[in-house]
Amino acid sequence: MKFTLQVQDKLSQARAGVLETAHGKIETPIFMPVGTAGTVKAVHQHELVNDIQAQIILGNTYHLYLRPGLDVLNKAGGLHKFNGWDKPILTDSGGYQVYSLTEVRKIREEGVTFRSHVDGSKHLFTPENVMDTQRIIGADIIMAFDECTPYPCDYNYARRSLDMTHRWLKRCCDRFDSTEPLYGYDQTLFPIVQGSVYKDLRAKSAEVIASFEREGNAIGGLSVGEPAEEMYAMTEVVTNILPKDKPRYLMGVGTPINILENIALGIDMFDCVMPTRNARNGMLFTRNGIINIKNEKWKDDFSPIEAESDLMMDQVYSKAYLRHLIRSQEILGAQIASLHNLHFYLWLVKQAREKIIEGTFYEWKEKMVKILGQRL
Ligand code: PRF
Repeated sequence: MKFTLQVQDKLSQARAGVLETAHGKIETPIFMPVGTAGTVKAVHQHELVNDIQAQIILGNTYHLYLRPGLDVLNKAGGLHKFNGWDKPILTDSGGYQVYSLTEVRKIREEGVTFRSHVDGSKHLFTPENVMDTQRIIGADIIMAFDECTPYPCDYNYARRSLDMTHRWLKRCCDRFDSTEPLYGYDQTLFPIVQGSVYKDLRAKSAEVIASFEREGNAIGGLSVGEPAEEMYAMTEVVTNILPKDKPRYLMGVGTPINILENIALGIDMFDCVMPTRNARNGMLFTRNGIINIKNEKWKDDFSPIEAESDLMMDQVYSKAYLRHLIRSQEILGAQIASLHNLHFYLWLVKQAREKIIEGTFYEWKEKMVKILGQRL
């Protein structure tokens, strides 16, 4: 994998770059649509590629391991072959899903035991077997196994958890570096900074993570309920320490405003379920603010979903019709709304990239932050 930093903004820490993987190039800053179970919910691949120019999607080790399982993925020749997506894929390690999706779990030095949310069966994830699993899934970028601390989290728990995440990282790297990719193309491993909302822990974690000198670095443990100002403060501490010449990925973030503020703090990669999950509930992100399409207000509004957008579906369908589809829980409603929101997120990061290159990012960002939070 190769990362080239193209432009560094003068008024902020924002950067524009290009990340090259075995399955193609990614222009940063980028948003990665979430395809938990190997599919971006309600969105076809030809739409991802042709209508919204998605450059990379994310998959989850936890879900794919439980279903369809490693045997099927291995026989398929990896996730790219299985789902037919031949662009870059990143997989999360399960170091978040086991905490957020499973009820019965035990975290020990060895790893985490948990019960499947699918059938209640018992499993153990360790740093080693999570690397092996991600070898089998075959994503271009794979994530270290970490503990994402909850919010709030007391200082001593956060400190002890962090030390364990760092020991787990060493085990991840040892395993990853002593195994080969299974399908003939390179994979790369990103470590994850933790440290809750404590500046000293974040700084220490960023230093430890940087010392591993991997090809890219991630920040976890944020957007878990803390105020946005605390998130930004943590991102700032960490991006000041992480190497400038490597991509930085902020995991599970966030709202359009969160994304712009974190780009300004030097983040290059984002993922979040918000555009797709909220779409299914009728929340639409637009360049003029947020729409709840279920509101009475849109009942007989036959104007296009978003007049300024160049997405075909935004022109073809009206607000009133989409409102009807979502309220009737029609599958097409979820499809249109999901594609709309992903198109908006990808438009937003593309605009950010263009403004960084032009040298007008900071003022544009300030203007957009005022607009994007408005409820229409
Ligand atoms: N760790 C991992 N995945 C994640 C997170 C984390 O802390 C987050 C936190 N926002 C989202 N996804 N492995």
